[in-house]
Amino acid sequence: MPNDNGGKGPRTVALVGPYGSGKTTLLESILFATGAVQRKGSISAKNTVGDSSTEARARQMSVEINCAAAPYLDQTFTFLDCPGSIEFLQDTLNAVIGADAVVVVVEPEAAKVQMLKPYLKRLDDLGIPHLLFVNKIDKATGPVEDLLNLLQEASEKPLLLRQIPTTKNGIVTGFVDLALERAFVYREHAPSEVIEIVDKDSEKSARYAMLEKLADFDETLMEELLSDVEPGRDRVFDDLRTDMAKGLLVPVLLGSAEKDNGVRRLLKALRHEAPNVAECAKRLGIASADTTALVLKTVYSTGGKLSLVRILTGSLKDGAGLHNAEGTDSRIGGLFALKGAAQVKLTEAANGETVALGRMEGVATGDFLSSAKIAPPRPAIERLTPVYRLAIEAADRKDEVKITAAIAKLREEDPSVGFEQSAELHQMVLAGQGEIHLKVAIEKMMSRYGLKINTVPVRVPYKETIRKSTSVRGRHKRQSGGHGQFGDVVLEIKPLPRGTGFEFHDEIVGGVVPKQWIPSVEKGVVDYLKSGPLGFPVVDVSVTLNDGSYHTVDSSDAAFQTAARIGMQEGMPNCSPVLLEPIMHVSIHVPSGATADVNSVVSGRRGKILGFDSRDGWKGWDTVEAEMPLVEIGNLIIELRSLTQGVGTYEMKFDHLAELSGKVADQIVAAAKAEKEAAKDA
Ligand SMILES: Nc1nc2c(ncn2[C@@H]2O[C@H](COP(=O)(O)OP(=O)(O)OP(=O)(O)O)[C@@H](O)[C@H]2O)c(=O)[nH]1
Ligand SMILES: [Mg+2]
Repeated sequence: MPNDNGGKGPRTVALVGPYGSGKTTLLESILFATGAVQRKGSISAKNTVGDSSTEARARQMSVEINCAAAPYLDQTFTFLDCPGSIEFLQDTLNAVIGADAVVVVVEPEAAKVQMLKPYLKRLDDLGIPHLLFVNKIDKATGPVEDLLNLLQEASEKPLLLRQIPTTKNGIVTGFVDLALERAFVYREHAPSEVIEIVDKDSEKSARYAMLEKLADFDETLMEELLSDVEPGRDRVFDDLRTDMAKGLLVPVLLGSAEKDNGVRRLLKALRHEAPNVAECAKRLGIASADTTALVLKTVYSTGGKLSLVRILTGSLKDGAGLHNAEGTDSRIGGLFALKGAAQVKLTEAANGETVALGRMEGVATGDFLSSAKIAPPRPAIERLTPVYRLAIEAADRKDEVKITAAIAKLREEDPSVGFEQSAELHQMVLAGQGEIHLKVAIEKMMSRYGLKINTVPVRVPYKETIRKSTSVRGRHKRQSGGHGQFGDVVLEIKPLPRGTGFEFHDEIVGGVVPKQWIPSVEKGVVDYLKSGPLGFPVVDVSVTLNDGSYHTVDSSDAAFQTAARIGMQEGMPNCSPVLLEPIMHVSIHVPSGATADVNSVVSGRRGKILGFDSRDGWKGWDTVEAEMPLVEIGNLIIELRSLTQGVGTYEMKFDHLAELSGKVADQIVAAAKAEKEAAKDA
């Protein structure tokens, strides 16, 4: 391969998988095994390379990607330790496309297998070569074949068991590598020791099963198997490499990151079988003689903005100019190798390396950067839809502008944080992937920019309407010194069908209200409708102006506006006003085992099930369609996740407004009134 230093060019590998499966520990073990760190850190001691941020350490879980390079033999591997919590998935989605291969770290526990699907599904869809590393093998119970069958359900691609465990008294003590045909016994925190294969029959049948799967994609191998010819080792390794690169098969390896077992085997498999940067560039559609880099992540560190990039074609030098797809020119202001939070300054970086670039203003995550005048268009990256919302307030009003600036930076780092300054709700609303996601985002803003931010629930945009008609006179007459004020209108107020909005009709005959004041009447009505008798914006009403009178000197725009407002104020309370609450159409996606539970979640939240079906493209999952009041959706995601080990999710869109009366409505109206009074007094 060109640019690949005889097949030994730099590789970038992402560690992905469900939360707590051991990715950060695996990175630590890899760094230790390769000598990149002298002392192995641990999650409990809060000193790992992977969980470098205060926010990650405090929670003992990864909340963003960390990057670390490890030289292994004559090759450099850069690992991206991805957060497992589904709330931080966006970071993984942004970066993973720039990796040559992904190690999906899983636990050998049947109950946790369904947690894999959101990762494997996306890797399959994106065509990113990946393998499974069954971690925590020190805690495994039960036959590996059973586990493999369960894992297979989560993967669309066939899994290929590369190793089988060897056990003593039910505890895994080592493994047989089926490609090498060698047995190893684990030694704690040291390389495994090669031993004689003890159970030759098990090894032979497991190897045969592996070869059969490889033969599905290799006719010669199939013929060899059929005629009992022992395939050459090179053929087996070639097939392993090609089949993983093409995404035909997903190899499965075993180990324990905690005890440093199986980690060197994993590195060897990556060394020999992971595709290289040229293949990654090809997958991304990059074929260029120019330098091209993909921005995997953006961080604002104490030293300013850093853009983590994978160099797909060509190489980089500090100070070089690069352009994005819009042709914006940015000069590299510092080139760094990262090891968690630590930065090592470089003067240049080779093809295939993953490095951080300083001060690339105008550059965003997902940009291709090119030495040519215009970079290729941005690759498609899935953008997660928000499932949780929080309103924020500056503890000190002076900080409001600073907060908006901090949010802009935060959203550059994490585009899955949505932000809206809602005029309707009079709130700053953050939208994201869950409570922890938003709490971490807020903590970051507070600590980095010295802000104090309070969180409050997001208001519900209630509306109100009327159920009866009325006719009312609005008269405004004031005599004071010179000019007086005079306006007089007769309004007919009528309810309209739901969703019609507001209508204004002019039925004045004979100019009893002169033409030029008619828009003033409408203005007065519209102004009143901003807050009806219950205190909420009024919808679905028709107002007809059908009579009135005027005064040649004292009538004015303002006087007719006031007259209309007075009329509305008097008339509306007689029209049987009623509260309207937003009802959303919700599509809930869960593993099929949880579908029945979802039904009770929906009915417990005043929802209505519309139907359910298998989830499009997600084997073993269902989608439940339902209608549910918006106010009931506030923490829906939390309940869905607790039913589904974190993988359940939903999307929603506004459907309609529904009348709400009785005690609940009275409470809402009273609360809104109290809030308004409090705001007046403040
Ligand atoms: N027994 C055992 N425990 C392990 C092993 N690897 C990791 N752990 C433990 O599993 C827990 C989670 O480990 P992490 O490395 O933080 O897992 P992670 O996948 O990075 O977690 P997130 O980033 O939050 O998704 C920690 O308590 C580790 O000590 C292992 O091989 N065996
Ligand atoms: Mg982690």
